[in-house]
Amino acid sequence: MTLKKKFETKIDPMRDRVKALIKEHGNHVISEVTIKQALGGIRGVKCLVCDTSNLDPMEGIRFRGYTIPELCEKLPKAQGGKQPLPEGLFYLLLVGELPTENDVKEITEEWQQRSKLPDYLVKILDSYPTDMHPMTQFSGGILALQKDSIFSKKYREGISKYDLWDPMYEDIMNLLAKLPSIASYIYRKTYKDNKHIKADPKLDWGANFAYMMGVENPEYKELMRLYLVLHSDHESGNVSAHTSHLVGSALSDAYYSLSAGIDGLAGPLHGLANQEVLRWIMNVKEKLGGGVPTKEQLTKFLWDTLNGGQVIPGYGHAVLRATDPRYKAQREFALEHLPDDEIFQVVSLLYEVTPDILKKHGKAMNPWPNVDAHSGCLQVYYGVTEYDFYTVLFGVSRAIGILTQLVWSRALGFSIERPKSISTDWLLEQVK
Ligand code: CMX
Repeated sequence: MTLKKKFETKIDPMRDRVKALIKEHGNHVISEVTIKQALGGIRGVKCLVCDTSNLDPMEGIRFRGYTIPELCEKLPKAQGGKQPLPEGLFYLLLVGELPTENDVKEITEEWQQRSKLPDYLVKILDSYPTDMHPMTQFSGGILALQKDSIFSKKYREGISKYDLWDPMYEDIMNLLAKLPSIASYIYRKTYKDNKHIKADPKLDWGANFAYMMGVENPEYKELMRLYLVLHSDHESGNVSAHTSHLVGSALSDAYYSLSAGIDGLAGPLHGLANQEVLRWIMNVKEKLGGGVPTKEQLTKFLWDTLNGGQVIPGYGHAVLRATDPRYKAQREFALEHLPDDEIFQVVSLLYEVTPDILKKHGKAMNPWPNVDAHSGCLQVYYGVTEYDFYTVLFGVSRAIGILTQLVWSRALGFSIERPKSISTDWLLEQVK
């Protein structure tokens, strides 16, 4: 059975489940909202539904019930490789079952067939100035592809709302297939004298991305497979996923929705933190004239950052209250492949000193590192030193989760989002 057919078989039982929940328990209260939550980023209010992944504050993310170590064990690998293939994770998120090697192979082949960038897009990417931030170029490239949205075309032609998932499926497959090519095109254009590398049809999605980036070390292919799995999905309340969900709820297509989500990912409190971590470390190294700083020197720089009213990038989280398992997975990769690397040593020293400093500082609810504290040092090691590009890598991966959630939203007919806003006068009236 094709993946699309398999997905279709999952839709009706889920529709029945959602219908029954609304009909039989629609008035059951699942969350209350305090004034602090209304004024504080709606933190912790249970008002979104997402089945692809679940985030526990202490344990971290589970993808369709599986932890990261479980996924690393159970998802199919490339021949001779040890890391899970992102195509397998996509399959798992979409249909809720572990894929076979053949299932994964079919996705790789399908994405290869859909991966060619249209000429008009290449021209648009070429027209962007090289000093435009790579995230702006990435978001713009995704948005430009909207011209070819099958969902929008079918909507204009008058498709039934029960069938909307079908053209959305086609759009998300086309988009996912093209994202590594768009990202690597932007990378080579911006940093490598516009010299591009054509896709290799023998390679899987993550390995091809690594190849088109121009990194020759075969270990980098393994890193990218892992990276693209780790950053993919984090429930639906994070800024990028929620933005895409919100935009999609107006029946905007996958291109509009993902481009908007990527804009959210470009914020320094969200995905851009991976760039900021490297910038922070390089700044420290430069000020000290190179080498690995001592714990005392790092302590001083950390306090200078905090006393300057800035955040320590890569630390803290809105939900997590322990070290992010995505950080741990990257640390394990580093311990195996680059234990003596200088920047990895700085990252490790930061892990030793930062949590205590944040605890003493007394503000952050979570003093532990998140995914972004570790990803950059692995990129630098393999030669991708241009840290302004790092959030694009995050975006390619996050698209897996965002787009899977989006096609499910259309399959289940989730409503247009429209929470109620209140004024500060109204709030004061309530507490009188
Ligand atoms: N450094 C300094 N101060 C921090 C901090 C950090 N790393 N993390 C939180 N704080 C501060 C907050 O700014 C806030 O200060 P105010 O009370 O003055 O506003 C206070 O501690 C309480 O914040 P919180 O409830 O612990 O954290 P939030 O849920 O509001 O924000 C996050 C979460 C991630 C934005 C925040 O921890 C942060 O800014 N971290 C640094 C940036 C970062 O690494 N972002 C990436 C997150 C992962 C991702 O999305 O990619």
